[in-house]
Amino acid sequence: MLYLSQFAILGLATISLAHPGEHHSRNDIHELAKREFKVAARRGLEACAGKLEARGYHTEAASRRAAKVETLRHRRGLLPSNSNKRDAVDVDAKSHLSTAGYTFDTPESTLFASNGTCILNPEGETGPFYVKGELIREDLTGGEPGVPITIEGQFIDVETCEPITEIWWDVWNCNSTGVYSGVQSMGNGNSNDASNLDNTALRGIGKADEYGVVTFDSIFPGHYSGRATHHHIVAHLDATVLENGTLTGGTVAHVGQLFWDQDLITAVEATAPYNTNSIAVTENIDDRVFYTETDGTESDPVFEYVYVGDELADGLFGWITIAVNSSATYDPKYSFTLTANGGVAQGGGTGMKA
Ligand SMILES: *[C@@H]1O[C@H](CO)[C@@H](O)[C@H](O)[C@H]1NC(C)=O
Ligand SMILES: *[C@@H]1O[C@H](CO)[C@@H](O)[C@H](O)[C@H]1NC(C)=O
Ligand SMILES: *[C@@H]1O[C@H](CO)[C@@H](O)[C@H](O)[C@H]1NC(C)=O
Ligand SMILES: CC(=O)N[C@H]1CO[C@H](CO)[C@@H](O)[C@@H]1O
Repeated sequence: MLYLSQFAILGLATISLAHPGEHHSRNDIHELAKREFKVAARRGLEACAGKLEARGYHTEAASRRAAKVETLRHRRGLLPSNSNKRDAVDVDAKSHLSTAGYTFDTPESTLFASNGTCILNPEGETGPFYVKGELIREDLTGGEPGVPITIEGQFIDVETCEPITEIWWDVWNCNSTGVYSGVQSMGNGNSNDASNLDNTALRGIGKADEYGVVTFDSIFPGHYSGRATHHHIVAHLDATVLENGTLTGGTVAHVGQLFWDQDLITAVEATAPYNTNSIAVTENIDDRVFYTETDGTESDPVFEYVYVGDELADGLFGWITIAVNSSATYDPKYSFTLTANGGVAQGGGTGMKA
């Protein structure tokens, strides 16, 4: 099936705060600054729209994404995607399709031009499980079972409207049963499992190409207590590549998290091995970070996606445009580093508690 996501977040403004406790430490001035940042960033992006269109940005992005999906289909031994498109549309997807204004006959050039945009927060969250010093690579799968995904992030500078070609995306997500590699901590699987410190699966760093695009192969994340399904971003600028294929120095222009459509998450969670995780699911609508990233903004931090084949097992291709203010600098917190001798907890402890 060919399944589209066009997740409208505009209605979220009316939703009450799901996790008020987490917000108490943040004062009104901070909230106001955040709101002003989002308004400025959105204005910046709106001002960019004409320029991006004129440069052929949308046409280029559409054909690149269509080509990528064809490549993925080839790799998995599937037929070209336009062979049977009409029959392939999932009935259950109809509400998404009509919301997005797509029909069965929508050409791929239009389909892949749809662009969710994530406008970055002035102060996103790294969470407790950022591991500094991960490897530069595109395939992060590391033998982890789950729904294969290929994700594409296109980084655009909100001030210049240019793709940011020198940006590095440091990405990580938990595995199908909700455990992060590279850390040993309470709230992350078996906290006695020291071997997990040396595990690098589902983490890595990629550099943008000439279009500001970073692509990774990974698996669809599972879930853990209190959080909706998500991926992390730390975006580095002016960093230096070391001989061992890791990154050092530079500045961090963005810290944030990306999400998936709730319907899709539910479908994935019904499959093995995701369905062996008995921890209660937290939906997007109840997630503190999802709320923070979408409240008072038109930012849409949810991947647009298509099924690569007829089934989840054939994989998904997801894409998102990420608007970054490259003059901004952040200082992401981390509790673990990957070294030549494997993963090491900061300060010799077992790292920050979840
Ligand atoms: C980008 O960041 C700089 C420095 O913090 C700020 O002056 C500028 O207003 C920001 N631009 C946008 C569009 O948010
Ligand atoms: C998820 O990762 C943990 C820690 O490495 C591992 O014990 C668990 O088996 C993994 N889940 C699956 C389904 O492989
Ligand atoms: C890579 O090299 C740096 C500099 O020598 C070192 O600090 C780091 O531990 C190395 N990382 C890995 C994964 O080998
Ligand atoms: C197909 C689609 O929705 N394209 C939009 C992508 O975003 C730009 C800039 O915000 C719009 O101008 C396009 O119409």
